[in-house]
Amino acid sequence: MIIRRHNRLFNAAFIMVRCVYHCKYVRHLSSRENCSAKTGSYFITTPIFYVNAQPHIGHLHSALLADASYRFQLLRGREFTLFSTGTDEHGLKVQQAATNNNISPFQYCDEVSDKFRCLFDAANIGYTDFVRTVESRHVEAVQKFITNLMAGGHIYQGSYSGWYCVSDEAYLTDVQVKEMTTSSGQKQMVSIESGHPVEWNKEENYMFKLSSFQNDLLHWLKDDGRVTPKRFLEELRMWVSEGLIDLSISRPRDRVSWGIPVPGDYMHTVYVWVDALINYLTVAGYPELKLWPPDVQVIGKDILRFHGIYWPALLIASGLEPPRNILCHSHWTVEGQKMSKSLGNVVCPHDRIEKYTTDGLRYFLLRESTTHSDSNWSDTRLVRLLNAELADSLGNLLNRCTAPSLNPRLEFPKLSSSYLQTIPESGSKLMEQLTKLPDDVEGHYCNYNFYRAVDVIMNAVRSANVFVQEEKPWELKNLQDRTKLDSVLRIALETVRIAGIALQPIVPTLAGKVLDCLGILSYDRLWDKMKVGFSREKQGYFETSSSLGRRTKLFNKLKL
Ligand code: ME8
Repeated sequence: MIIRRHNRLFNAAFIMVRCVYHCKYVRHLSSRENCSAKTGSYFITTPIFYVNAQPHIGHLHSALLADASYRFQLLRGREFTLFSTGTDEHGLKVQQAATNNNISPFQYCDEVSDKFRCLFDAANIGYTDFVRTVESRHVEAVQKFITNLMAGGHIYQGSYSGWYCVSDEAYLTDVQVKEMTTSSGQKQMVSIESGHPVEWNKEENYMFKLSSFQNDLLHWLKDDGRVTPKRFLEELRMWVSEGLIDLSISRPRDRVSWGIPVPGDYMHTVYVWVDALINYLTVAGYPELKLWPPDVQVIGKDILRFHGIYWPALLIASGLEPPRNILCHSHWTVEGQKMSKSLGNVVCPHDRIEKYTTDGLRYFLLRESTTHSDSNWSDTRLVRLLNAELADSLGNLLNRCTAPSLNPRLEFPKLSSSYLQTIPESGSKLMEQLTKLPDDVEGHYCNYNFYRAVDVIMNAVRSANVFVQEEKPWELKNLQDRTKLDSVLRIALETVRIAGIALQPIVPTLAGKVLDCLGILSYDRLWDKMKVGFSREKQGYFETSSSLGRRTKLFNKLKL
Protein backbone atom coordinates (compact mmCIF):
# COMPACT_ATOMS: atom_id res chain seq x y z
CA MET A 1 0.00 0.00 0.00
CA ILE A 2 2.69 2.45 1.05
CA ILE A 3 4.73 1.61 -2.02
CA ARG A 4 1.76 2.20 -4.33
CA ARG A 5 0.92 5.53 -2.72
CA HIS A 6 4.48 6.70 -3.22
CA ASN A 7 4.46 5.71 -6.87
CA ARG A 8 1.33 7.64 -7.64
CA LEU A 9 2.70 10.62 -5.82
CA PHE A 10 5.87 10.47 -7.90
CA ASN A 11 4.02 10.16 -11.19
CA ALA A 12 1.84 13.13 -10.41
CA ALA A 13 4.60 15.46 -9.33
CA PHE A 14 7.38 14.62 -11.69
CA ILE A 15 9.23 17.89 -11.31
CA MET A 16 9.41 17.43 -7.56
CA VAL A 17 10.61 13.90 -7.85
CA ARG A 18 14.22 14.45 -6.97
CA CYS A 19 13.35 16.44 -3.90
CA VAL A 20 10.89 13.74 -2.80
CA TYR A 21 13.51 11.13 -3.55
CA HIS A 22 15.92 12.72 -1.11
CA CYS A 23 13.28 12.81 1.63
CA LYS A 24 12.37 9.18 1.03
CA TYR A 25 16.01 8.28 0.94
CA VAL A 26 16.61 9.70 4.39
CA ARG A 27 13.65 7.86 5.86
CA HIS A 28 14.39 4.55 4.20
CA LEU A 29 16.15 1.61 5.71
CA SER A 30 19.80 1.37 4.88
CA SER A 31 20.94 -1.98 3.52
CA ARG A 32 22.34 -3.03 6.88
CA GLU A 33 19.26 -2.10 8.90
CA ASN A 34 17.27 -3.90 6.29
CA CYS A 35 19.23 -7.12 6.73
CA SER A 36 18.75 -7.02 10.46
CA ALA A 37 14.98 -6.71 9.97
CA LYS A 38 13.68 -10.21 10.62
CA THR A 39 10.19 -10.05 9.23
CA GLY A 40 8.37 -8.23 6.45
CA SER A 41 8.97 -8.30 2.73
CA TYR A 42 12.15 -9.15 0.86
CA PHE A 43 13.06 -8.65 -2.79
CA ILE A 44 16.26 -9.99 -4.30
CA THR A 45 17.36 -10.24 -7.93
CA THR A 46 20.11 -11.82 -10.04
CA PRO A 47 21.32 -10.43 -13.36
CA ILE A 48 19.40 -11.79 -16.31
CA PHE A 49 21.80 -13.81 -18.40
CA TYR A 50 22.59 -13.44 -22.10
CA VAL A 51 21.42 -16.32 -24.20
CA ASN A 52 24.33 -16.05 -26.63
CA ALA A 53 25.99 -19.14 -25.12
CA GLN A 54 25.50 -21.95 -22.58
CA PRO A 55 25.35 -21.27 -18.84
CA HIS A 56 28.52 -21.87 -16.81
CA ILE A 57 29.71 -21.95 -13.19
CA GLY A 58 30.03 -18.13 -13.08
CA HIS A 59 26.35 -17.63 -13.90
CA LEU A 60 25.38 -20.26 -11.38
CA HIS A 61 27.52 -18.49 -8.80
CA SER A 62 25.48 -15.26 -9.09
CA ALA A 63 22.23 -17.19 -8.76
CA LEU A 64 23.60 -19.12 -5.81
CA LEU A 65 24.60 -16.01 -3.87
CA ALA A 66 21.06 -14.73 -4.32
CA ASP A 67 19.56 -18.10 -3.43
CA ALA A 68 21.56 -18.47 -0.21
CA SER A 69 20.64 -14.93 0.87
CA TYR A 70 17.01 -15.55 0.01
CA ARG A 71 16.86 -18.84 1.91
CA PHE A 72 18.48 -17.17 4.91
CA GLN A 73 15.82 -14.45 4.89
CA LEU A 74 13.02 -17.04 4.60
CA LEU A 75 14.40 -18.90 7.62
CA ARG A 76 14.27 -15.64 9.55
CA GLY A 77 10.57 -15.31 8.82
CA ARG A 78 10.34 -12.96 5.83
CA GLU A 79 6.91 -13.39 4.33
CA PHE A 80 6.12 -11.37 1.23
CA THR A 81 9.08 -12.18 -0.96
CA LEU A 82 10.31 -11.98 -4.53
CA PHE A 83 13.42 -13.67 -5.89
CA SER A 84 13.86 -13.07 -9.59
CA THR A 85 16.22 -14.34 -12.24
CA GLY A 86 15.90 -14.86 -15.99
CA THR A 87 17.39 -14.35 -19.42
CA ASP A 88 18.40 -11.32 -21.46
CA GLU A 89 17.42 -12.11 -25.03
CA HIS A 90 17.58 -9.02 -27.24
CA GLY A 91 20.44 -7.15 -28.89
CA LEU A 92 23.09 -7.52 -31.52
CA LYS A 93 25.02 -10.24 -29.72
CA VAL A 94 22.00 -12.57 -29.56
CA GLN A 95 20.91 -11.59 -33.09
CA GLN A 96 24.38 -12.62 -34.35
CA ALA A 97 24.43 -15.84 -32.29
CA ALA A 98 21.07 -16.91 -33.81
CA THR A 99 22.36 -16.15 -37.31
CA ASN A 100 25.54 -18.14 -36.64
CA ASN A 101 23.40 -21.08 -35.49
CA ASN A 102 21.18 -20.81 -38.58
CA ILE A 103 17.94 -20.55 -36.63
CA SER A 104 15.46 -17.81 -35.91
CA PRO A 105 16.18 -15.62 -32.87
CA PHE A 106 12.87 -16.85 -31.35
CA GLN A 107 13.86 -20.51 -31.53
CA TYR A 108 17.42 -19.78 -30.49
CA CYS A 109 16.30 -17.83 -27.40
CA ASP A 110 13.78 -20.49 -26.38
CA GLU A 111 16.45 -23.17 -26.47
CA VAL A 112 19.15 -21.34 -24.53
CA SER A 113 16.78 -19.73 -22.03
CA ASP A 114 15.54 -23.23 -21.19
CA LYS A 115 19.10 -24.27 -20.43
CA PHE A 116 19.46 -21.54 -17.81
CA ARG A 117 16.16 -22.48 -16.22
CA CYS A 118 17.12 -26.14 -16.28
CA LEU A 119 20.46 -25.44 -14.61
CA PHE A 120 18.89 -23.31 -11.90
CA ASP A 121 16.32 -26.02 -11.21
CA ALA A 122 19.05 -28.66 -11.03
CA ALA A 123 21.02 -26.47 -8.63
CA ASN A 124 17.97 -25.97 -6.39
CA ILE A 125 17.81 -22.20 -6.96
CA GLY A 126 14.51 -21.25 -5.31
CA TYR A 127 13.61 -18.31 -7.59
CA THR A 128 10.01 -17.13 -7.49
CA ASP A 129 10.07 -15.58 -10.98
CA PHE A 130 12.06 -16.39 -14.11
CA VAL A 131 11.68 -13.49 -16.52
CA ARG A 132 12.49 -13.51 -20.23
CA THR A 133 12.89 -10.19 -22.02
CA VAL A 134 10.85 -11.50 -24.97
CA GLU A 135 7.74 -11.87 -22.80
CA SER A 136 4.94 -9.42 -23.49
CA ARG A 137 4.76 -8.29 -19.83
CA HIS A 138 8.36 -7.14 -20.18
CA VAL A 139 7.91 -5.48 -23.58
CA GLU A 140 4.99 -3.53 -22.08
CA ALA A 141 7.02 -2.53 -19.02
CA VAL A 142 9.92 -1.29 -21.18
CA GLN A 143 7.67 0.79 -23.40
CA LYS A 144 5.83 2.25 -20.45
CA PHE A 145 9.08 3.11 -18.70
CA ILE A 146 10.59 4.83 -21.77
CA THR A 147 7.34 6.72 -22.42
CA ASN A 148 7.51 7.95 -18.84
CA LEU A 149 11.10 9.12 -19.24
CA MET A 150 10.20 10.92 -22.46
CA ALA A 151 7.26 12.63 -20.78
CA GLY A 152 9.56 13.76 -17.98
CA GLY A 153 11.91 15.43 -20.47
CA HIS A 154 14.83 13.08 -19.77
CA ILE A 155 15.27 11.87 -23.37
CA TYR A 156 16.39 13.76 -26.46
CA GLN A 157 17.40 12.77 -29.99
CA GLY A 158 21.01 13.16 -30.97
CA SER A 159 23.79 11.85 -33.05
CA TYR A 160 26.16 9.49 -31.27
CA SER A 161 29.57 8.23 -32.22
CA GLY A 162 31.96 6.01 -30.33
CA TRP A 163 33.60 2.61 -30.09
CA TYR A 164 30.94 -0.11 -29.97
CA CYS A 165 31.74 -3.44 -28.31
CA VAL A 166 29.28 -6.13 -29.41
CA SER A 167 30.39 -8.65 -26.74
CA ASP A 168 29.79 -6.12 -23.96
CA GLU A 169 26.85 -4.49 -25.79
CA ALA A 170 28.22 -1.07 -24.86
CA TYR A 171 29.63 2.12 -26.35
CA LEU A 172 33.09 2.96 -25.02
CA THR A 173 35.01 6.22 -24.96
CA ASP A 174 38.55 6.76 -26.26
CA VAL A 175 40.05 6.22 -22.83
CA GLN A 176 38.29 2.86 -22.45
CA VAL A 177 39.88 1.34 -25.57
CA LYS A 178 43.38 0.50 -26.74
CA GLU A 179 45.04 -0.84 -29.87
CA MET A 180 46.18 -4.45 -29.91
CA THR A 181 47.95 -6.66 -32.44
CA THR A 182 46.04 -9.93 -33.11
CA SER A 183 47.76 -13.31 -33.52
CA SER A 184 47.49 -12.84 -37.31
CA GLY A 185 49.42 -9.56 -37.01
CA GLN A 186 46.46 -7.24 -37.62
CA LYS A 187 45.84 -4.09 -35.58
CA GLN A 188 42.57 -4.22 -33.65
CA MET A 189 40.98 -1.81 -31.17
CA VAL A 190 39.76 -3.58 -28.00
CA SER A 191 38.03 -2.71 -24.73
CA ILE A 192 40.65 -2.25 -21.99
CA GLU A 193 38.32 -3.71 -19.35
CA SER A 194 37.06 -6.85 -21.11
CA GLY A 195 39.61 -7.29 -23.91
CA HIS A 196 36.79 -7.68 -26.46
CA PRO A 197 37.09 -6.08 -29.93
CA VAL A 198 35.36 -2.76 -30.62
CA GLU A 199 34.37 -0.98 -33.83
CA TRP A 200 33.73 2.70 -34.61
CA ASN A 201 30.06 3.59 -35.02
CA LYS A 202 28.14 6.76 -35.70
CA GLU A 203 24.36 6.76 -35.57
CA GLU A 204 21.20 8.69 -34.71
CA ASN A 205 20.09 7.70 -31.21
CA TYR A 206 17.72 8.59 -28.44
CA MET A 207 19.82 9.85 -25.56
CA PHE A 208 19.15 9.79 -21.80
CA LYS A 209 20.37 12.86 -19.86
CA LEU A 210 22.59 10.83 -17.58
CA SER A 211 24.98 13.76 -17.07
CA SER A 212 22.37 15.65 -15.05
CA PHE A 213 22.18 12.92 -12.40
CA GLN A 214 25.70 13.14 -11.00
CA ASN A 215 24.69 14.75 -7.71
CA ASP A 216 21.77 12.38 -7.18
CA LEU A 217 24.06 9.42 -7.71
CA LEU A 218 26.74 10.75 -5.38
CA HIS A 219 24.06 11.29 -2.78
CA TRP A 220 22.72 7.76 -3.22
CA LEU A 221 26.26 6.38 -2.94
CA LYS A 222 26.91 8.22 0.33
CA ASP A 223 25.50 5.30 2.32
CA ASP A 224 28.41 2.93 2.98
CA GLY A 225 26.09 -0.05 2.82
CA ARG A 226 24.84 0.80 -0.66
CA VAL A 227 27.29 -1.46 -2.47
CA THR A 228 28.95 -4.51 -0.92
CA PRO A 229 31.90 -5.03 -0.71
CA LYS A 230 33.27 -1.56 -0.09
CA ARG A 231 35.96 -1.68 -2.80
CA PHE A 232 33.26 -1.69 -5.48
CA LEU A 233 31.43 1.17 -3.78
CA GLU A 234 34.63 3.19 -3.88
CA GLU A 235 35.14 2.37 -7.54
CA LEU A 236 31.63 3.62 -8.31
CA ARG A 237 32.09 6.81 -6.31
CA MET A 238 35.24 7.49 -8.30
CA TRP A 239 33.58 6.89 -11.69
CA VAL A 240 30.64 9.14 -10.83
CA SER A 241 32.89 11.89 -9.45
CA GLU A 242 34.87 11.90 -12.71
CA GLY A 243 31.72 13.10 -14.51
CA LEU A 244 29.09 11.41 -16.63
CA ILE A 245 28.20 11.64 -20.29
CA ASP A 246 24.68 11.13 -21.65
CA LEU A 247 23.69 7.57 -22.47
CA SER A 248 22.51 6.37 -25.84
CA ILE A 249 19.38 4.30 -25.17
CA SER A 250 18.39 3.19 -28.68
CA ARG A 251 19.82 1.59 -31.80
CA PRO A 252 18.67 2.07 -35.40
CA ARG A 253 16.50 -0.90 -36.41
CA ASP A 254 18.53 -1.44 -39.58
CA ARG A 255 21.52 -2.32 -37.37
CA VAL A 256 19.77 -4.01 -34.42
CA SER A 257 16.38 -5.39 -35.37
CA TRP A 258 16.13 -7.92 -32.54
CA GLY A 259 14.87 -5.57 -29.87
CA ILE A 260 11.89 -3.73 -28.42
CA PRO A 261 10.67 -0.80 -30.57
CA VAL A 262 11.18 2.65 -29.09
CA PRO A 263 7.65 3.88 -28.26
CA GLY A 264 6.39 6.04 -31.13
CA ASP A 265 9.39 5.31 -33.39
CA TYR A 266 9.46 1.87 -34.97
CA MET A 267 12.73 2.65 -36.77
CA HIS A 268 14.64 2.41 -33.49
CA THR A 269 14.96 -0.39 -30.94
CA VAL A 270 15.63 0.08 -27.24
CA TYR A 271 19.29 -0.39 -26.26
CA VAL A 272 19.59 -3.93 -24.89
CA TRP A 273 21.07 -2.81 -21.55
CA VAL A 274 18.18 -0.44 -20.83
CA ASP A 275 15.76 -3.17 -21.94
CA ALA A 276 17.52 -5.67 -19.63
CA LEU A 277 17.67 -3.43 -16.55
CA ILE A 278 13.93 -2.87 -16.70
CA ASN A 279 13.42 -6.62 -16.06
CA TYR A 280 13.67 -5.81 -12.35
CA LEU A 281 10.60 -3.62 -12.68
CA THR A 282 8.79 -6.18 -14.83
CA VAL A 283 9.02 -8.83 -12.11
CA ALA A 284 7.75 -6.33 -9.55
CA GLY A 285 4.63 -5.77 -11.70
CA TYR A 286 5.50 -2.33 -13.16
CA PRO A 287 3.73 0.05 -13.41
CA GLU A 288 1.64 -1.35 -10.52
CA LEU A 289 4.55 -2.26 -8.28
CA LYS A 290 3.93 -5.02 -5.72
CA LEU A 291 7.29 -4.53 -4.06
CA TRP A 292 9.91 -1.80 -4.56
CA PRO A 293 12.82 -1.14 -4.28
CA PRO A 294 14.78 -4.40 -4.36
CA ASP A 295 16.50 -5.12 -1.06
CA VAL A 296 19.49 -6.63 -2.83
CA GLN A 297 20.59 -6.84 -6.44
CA VAL A 298 23.28 -9.45 -7.01
CA ILE A 299 25.63 -8.72 -9.90
CA GLY A 300 29.14 -9.58 -11.10
CA LYS A 301 31.84 -6.89 -11.10
CA ASP A 302 31.74 -6.78 -14.92
CA ILE A 303 28.33 -5.11 -14.85
CA LEU A 304 28.85 -2.70 -11.95
CA ARG A 305 28.74 0.44 -14.12
CA PHE A 306 25.35 -0.53 -15.56
CA HIS A 307 23.82 -1.29 -12.16
CA GLY A 308 25.59 1.33 -10.09
CA ILE A 309 25.26 4.30 -12.48
CA TYR A 310 22.80 3.86 -15.37
CA TRP A 311 20.19 1.91 -13.41
CA PRO A 312 19.86 4.18 -10.35
CA ALA A 313 19.90 7.26 -12.62
CA LEU A 314 17.11 5.82 -14.78
CA LEU A 315 15.10 5.03 -11.67
CA ILE A 316 15.59 8.42 -10.09
CA ALA A 317 14.60 10.07 -13.39
CA SER A 318 11.36 8.11 -13.41
CA GLY A 319 10.57 8.85 -9.79
CA LEU A 320 11.41 5.46 -8.38
CA GLU A 321 13.76 4.58 -5.60
CA PRO A 322 17.07 2.89 -6.54
CA PRO A 323 17.92 -0.48 -4.95
CA ARG A 324 18.78 -0.57 -1.26
CA ASN A 325 21.90 -2.62 -1.78
CA ILE A 326 23.98 -3.98 -4.63
CA LEU A 327 25.97 -7.11 -3.93
CA CYS A 328 28.80 -7.08 -6.43
CA HIS A 329 30.83 -10.27 -6.59
CA SER A 330 34.16 -11.06 -8.18
CA HIS A 331 34.78 -13.73 -10.77
CA TRP A 332 35.67 -17.37 -11.04
CA THR A 333 38.88 -17.79 -12.94
CA VAL A 334 40.54 -20.79 -14.55
CA GLU A 335 44.29 -20.66 -14.25
CA GLY A 336 44.06 -16.97 -13.46
CA GLN A 337 41.83 -16.03 -16.44
CA LYS A 338 38.16 -15.04 -16.11
CA MET A 339 35.90 -17.97 -16.90
CA SER A 340 33.91 -16.81 -19.89
CA LYS A 341 32.15 -18.14 -22.92
CA SER A 342 34.22 -15.96 -25.25
CA LEU A 343 37.50 -17.34 -23.86
CA GLY A 344 36.18 -20.90 -24.14
CA ASN A 345 37.48 -21.93 -20.69
CA VAL A 346 34.17 -22.54 -18.96
CA VAL A 347 33.54 -25.18 -16.28
CA CYS A 348 30.29 -27.02 -17.02
CA PRO A 349 27.96 -26.93 -14.02
CA HIS A 350 25.85 -29.95 -15.08
CA ASP A 351 28.92 -32.08 -15.32
CA ARG A 352 30.05 -31.01 -11.83
CA ILE A 353 26.58 -31.57 -10.33
CA GLU A 354 26.66 -35.10 -11.69
CA LYS A 355 30.12 -35.72 -10.22
CA TYR A 356 29.81 -33.96 -6.88
CA THR A 357 26.01 -33.65 -6.28
CA THR A 358 24.05 -30.38 -6.27
CA ASP A 359 24.90 -29.60 -2.68
CA GLY A 360 28.54 -30.57 -3.17
CA LEU A 361 28.84 -27.95 -5.91
CA ARG A 362 26.83 -25.36 -3.96
CA TYR A 363 29.03 -25.89 -0.91
CA PHE A 364 32.25 -25.44 -2.86
CA LEU A 365 31.10 -22.34 -4.76
CA LEU A 366 30.04 -20.56 -1.58
CA ARG A 367 32.79 -21.93 0.67
CA GLU A 368 35.68 -21.20 -1.65
CA SER A 369 34.77 -17.77 -3.00
CA THR A 370 34.91 -14.27 -1.57
CA THR A 371 32.99 -11.37 -3.04
CA HIS A 372 35.94 -8.98 -2.97
CA SER A 373 38.50 -11.06 -4.91
CA ASP A 374 38.48 -13.59 -7.74
CA SER A 375 38.52 -17.29 -6.93
CA ASN A 376 40.27 -19.94 -8.93
CA TRP A 377 38.41 -23.08 -9.94
CA SER A 378 40.09 -26.35 -8.97
CA ASP A 379 38.49 -29.80 -9.01
CA THR A 380 41.25 -31.12 -6.76
CA ARG A 381 40.60 -28.44 -4.17
CA LEU A 382 36.87 -29.17 -4.36
CA VAL A 383 37.33 -32.89 -3.71
CA ARG A 384 39.69 -32.29 -0.78
CA LEU A 385 37.43 -29.68 0.82
CA LEU A 386 34.22 -31.67 0.50
CA ASN A 387 35.84 -34.86 1.78
CA ALA A 388 37.41 -33.07 4.75
CA GLU A 389 34.40 -30.99 5.81
CA LEU A 390 31.23 -32.73 4.69
CA ALA A 391 32.34 -36.37 4.88
CA ASP A 392 35.05 -36.45 7.56
CA SER A 393 34.01 -33.67 9.94
CA LEU A 394 30.23 -33.28 9.80
CA GLY A 395 29.33 -36.71 8.38
CA ASN A 396 31.58 -38.51 10.79
CA LEU A 397 30.26 -36.65 13.85
CA LEU A 398 26.67 -37.38 12.90
CA ASN A 399 27.42 -40.96 12.02
CA ARG A 400 29.28 -41.66 15.26
CA CYS A 401 26.70 -40.16 17.58
CA THR A 402 23.69 -41.77 15.95
CA ALA A 403 25.26 -45.24 15.63
CA PRO A 404 23.20 -47.91 17.45
CA SER A 405 26.42 -49.24 19.04
CA LEU A 406 26.94 -45.93 20.88
CA ASN A 407 23.39 -44.63 21.01
CA PRO A 408 21.26 -47.82 21.35
CA ARG A 409 18.06 -45.94 22.29
CA LEU A 410 18.50 -43.86 19.10
CA GLU A 411 17.91 -40.72 21.09
CA PHE A 412 18.71 -37.04 21.11
CA PRO A 413 19.42 -37.46 24.83
CA LYS A 414 19.25 -35.17 27.87
CA LEU A 415 22.13 -33.13 29.16
CA SER A 416 22.60 -33.43 32.88
CA SER A 417 23.52 -30.26 34.75
CA SER A 418 25.85 -32.29 37.00
CA TYR A 419 27.92 -33.18 33.91
CA LEU A 420 28.51 -29.48 33.29
CA GLN A 421 30.44 -29.32 36.60
CA THR A 422 32.97 -31.81 35.24
CA ILE A 423 33.00 -30.91 31.55
CA PRO A 424 36.56 -30.81 30.11
CA GLU A 425 38.01 -27.66 28.61
CA SER A 426 37.31 -28.84 25.06
CA GLY A 427 33.61 -29.11 26.04
CA SER A 428 33.47 -25.63 27.62
CA LYS A 429 35.14 -24.17 24.55
CA LEU A 430 32.61 -25.91 22.32
CA MET A 431 29.65 -24.65 24.41
CA GLU A 432 31.02 -21.14 24.13
CA GLN A 433 31.35 -21.47 20.36
CA LEU A 434 27.80 -22.79 20.07
CA THR A 435 26.43 -19.93 22.13
CA LYS A 436 28.08 -17.34 19.88
CA LEU A 437 27.46 -19.19 16.62
CA PRO A 438 23.95 -17.91 15.67
CA ASP A 439 24.93 -14.24 15.92
CA ASP A 440 28.28 -14.76 14.21
CA VAL A 441 26.78 -16.70 11.33
CA GLU A 442 23.93 -14.22 10.99
CA GLY A 443 26.41 -11.35 10.71
CA HIS A 444 28.33 -13.14 7.99
CA TYR A 445 25.18 -14.03 6.05
CA CYS A 446 24.01 -10.41 6.25
CA ASN A 447 27.34 -9.31 4.73
CA TYR A 448 27.28 -12.13 2.13
CA ASN A 449 30.46 -13.59 3.60
CA PHE A 450 29.28 -17.15 3.15
CA TYR A 451 32.79 -18.58 3.41
CA ARG A 452 33.14 -17.01 6.86
CA ALA A 453 29.76 -18.35 7.97
CA VAL A 454 30.86 -21.86 6.95
CA ASP A 455 34.16 -21.33 8.74
CA VAL A 456 32.34 -20.60 11.99
CA ILE A 457 30.07 -23.63 11.55
CA MET A 458 32.92 -25.98 10.64
CA ASN A 459 35.07 -24.75 13.53
CA ALA A 460 32.29 -25.76 15.91
CA VAL A 461 31.96 -29.15 14.20
CA ARG A 462 35.71 -29.70 14.47
CA SER A 463 35.65 -28.72 18.15
CA ALA A 464 32.84 -31.23 18.72
CA ASN A 465 34.94 -33.98 17.14
CA VAL A 466 37.85 -33.07 19.43
CA PHE A 467 35.49 -33.10 22.45
CA VAL A 468 34.06 -36.53 21.54
CA GLN A 469 37.55 -37.88 20.96
CA GLU A 470 38.56 -36.67 24.42
CA GLU A 471 35.47 -37.93 26.24
CA LYS A 472 35.56 -41.32 24.48
CA PRO A 473 31.83 -42.10 24.77
CA TRP A 474 32.50 -45.64 23.45
CA GLU A 475 34.17 -46.36 26.81
CA LEU A 476 31.06 -45.19 28.71
CA LYS A 477 28.60 -47.92 27.94
CA ASN A 478 28.14 -49.20 31.52
CA LEU A 479 24.93 -48.25 33.28
CA GLN A 480 26.69 -46.08 35.89
CA ASP A 481 28.21 -43.95 33.11
CA ARG A 482 24.90 -43.38 31.37
CA THR A 483 24.42 -39.78 32.52
CA LYS A 484 27.82 -38.87 31.21
CA LEU A 485 27.34 -40.80 27.97
CA ASP A 486 24.01 -39.07 27.36
CA SER A 487 25.48 -35.66 28.10
CA VAL A 488 28.45 -36.13 25.78
CA LEU A 489 26.19 -37.36 22.97
CA ARG A 490 23.76 -34.52 23.57
CA ILE A 491 26.46 -31.87 23.26
CA ALA A 492 27.83 -33.47 20.11
CA LEU A 493 24.37 -33.85 18.57
CA GLU A 494 23.46 -30.33 19.63
CA THR A 495 26.43 -29.16 17.54
CA VAL A 496 25.12 -31.14 14.58
CA ARG A 497 21.61 -29.71 15.06
CA ILE A 498 22.89 -26.14 15.15
CA ALA A 499 25.19 -26.76 12.17
CA GLY A 500 22.25 -28.31 10.27
CA ILE A 501 20.03 -25.26 10.80
CA ALA A 502 22.84 -22.82 10.00
CA LEU A 503 23.83 -24.63 6.79
CA GLN A 504 20.33 -24.66 5.26
CA PRO A 505 20.87 -21.58 3.05
CA ILE A 506 24.05 -23.09 1.59
CA VAL A 507 23.24 -26.78 1.24
CA PRO A 508 19.47 -27.11 1.69
CA THR A 509 19.20 -30.81 0.81
CA LEU A 510 22.19 -31.93 2.82
CA ALA A 511 21.18 -29.82 5.83
CA GLY A 512 17.68 -31.28 5.52
CA LYS A 513 19.21 -34.76 5.67
CA VAL A 514 21.12 -33.86 8.84
CA LEU A 515 17.99 -32.52 10.53
CA ASP A 516 15.91 -35.51 9.36
CA CYS A 517 18.48 -37.83 10.93
CA LEU A 518 18.12 -35.98 14.22
CA GLY A 519 14.31 -36.09 14.03
CA ILE A 520 14.01 -32.27 14.03
CA LEU A 521 10.54 -31.20 12.89
CA SER A 522 10.22 -28.64 10.09
CA TYR A 523 9.01 -25.80 12.33
CA ASP A 524 12.00 -26.36 14.58
CA ARG A 525 14.39 -25.63 11.70
CA LEU A 526 13.86 -21.86 11.62
CA TRP A 527 16.61 -19.42 12.47
CA ASP A 528 15.41 -18.57 15.98
CA LYS A 529 15.46 -22.28 16.94
CA MET A 530 19.22 -22.37 16.52
CA LYS A 531 19.86 -21.13 20.05
CA VAL A 532 21.92 -23.63 22.00
CA GLY A 533 19.77 -25.91 24.14
CA PHE A 534 16.54 -25.08 22.33
CA SER A 535 13.77 -27.54 23.03
CA ARG A 536 10.11 -27.22 22.17
CA GLU A 537 8.96 -28.06 25.68
CA LYS A 538 11.50 -26.13 27.71
CA GLN A 539 13.00 -23.41 25.65
CA GLY A 540 16.58 -22.60 26.52
CA TYR A 541 17.35 -25.77 28.43
CA PHE A 542 18.60 -29.27 27.79
CA GLU A 543 16.13 -31.16 29.98
CA THR A 544 14.27 -33.11 27.34
CA SER A 545 15.20 -36.01 25.13
CA SER A 546 13.62 -36.95 21.81
CA SER A 547 13.82 -39.76 19.26
CA LEU A 548 16.21 -39.59 16.35
CA GLY A 549 14.95 -39.90 12.79
CA ARG A 550 16.04 -42.38 10.13
CA ARG A 551 19.78 -42.82 9.79
CA THR A 552 21.39 -42.07 6.43
CA LYS A 553 24.89 -41.56 5.19
CA LEU A 554 25.43 -37.85 4.85
CA PHE A 555 28.02 -37.52 2.10
CA ASN A 556 29.89 -40.17 0.11
CA LYS A 557 33.59 -39.49 -0.06
CA LEU A 558 34.70 -38.35 -3.51
CA LYS A 559 37.65 -39.80 -5.39
CA LEU A 560 40.30 -37.54 -6.91
O1 ME8 B 1 26.02 -9.30 -18.51
N1 ME8 B 1 32.55 -15.60 -12.47
O2 ME8 B 1 24.81 -11.22 -18.89
P1 ME8 B 1 25.94 -12.37 -18.88
C1 ME8 B 1 31.51 -15.21 -11.74
N2 ME8 B 1 22.78 -9.87 -19.67
N3 ME8 B 1 30.37 -14.73 -12.26
C2 ME8 B 1 30.29 -14.65 -13.58
C3 ME8 B 1 31.34 -15.05 -14.44
C4 ME8 B 1 32.52 -15.55 -13.82
N4 ME8 B 1 33.56 -15.99 -14.50
N5 ME8 B 1 30.95 -14.87 -15.70
C5 ME8 B 1 29.68 -14.36 -15.64
C6 ME8 B 1 24.98 -9.89 -18.78
N6 ME8 B 1 29.29 -14.24 -14.37
C7 ME8 B 1 23.71 -9.12 -18.94
C8 ME8 B 1 23.17 -8.78 -17.56
S1 ME8 B 1 21.28 -7.70 -15.99
C9 ME8 B 1 20.11 -6.56 -16.19
C10 ME8 B 1 21.91 -7.96 -17.61
C11 ME8 B 1 28.00 -13.74 -13.86
O3 ME8 B 1 25.31 -13.60 -19.39
C12 ME8 B 1 28.14 -12.36 -13.24
O4 ME8 B 1 27.08 -12.09 -12.37
O5 ME8 B 1 27.19 -11.90 -19.52
C13 ME8 B 1 27.95 -11.47 -14.41
O6 ME8 B 1 27.61 -10.17 -14.02
C14 ME8 B 1 26.82 -12.18 -15.11
O7 ME8 B 1 27.12 -13.56 -14.96
C15 ME8 B 1 26.82 -11.73 -16.56
O8 ME8 B 1 26.15 -12.60 -17.33
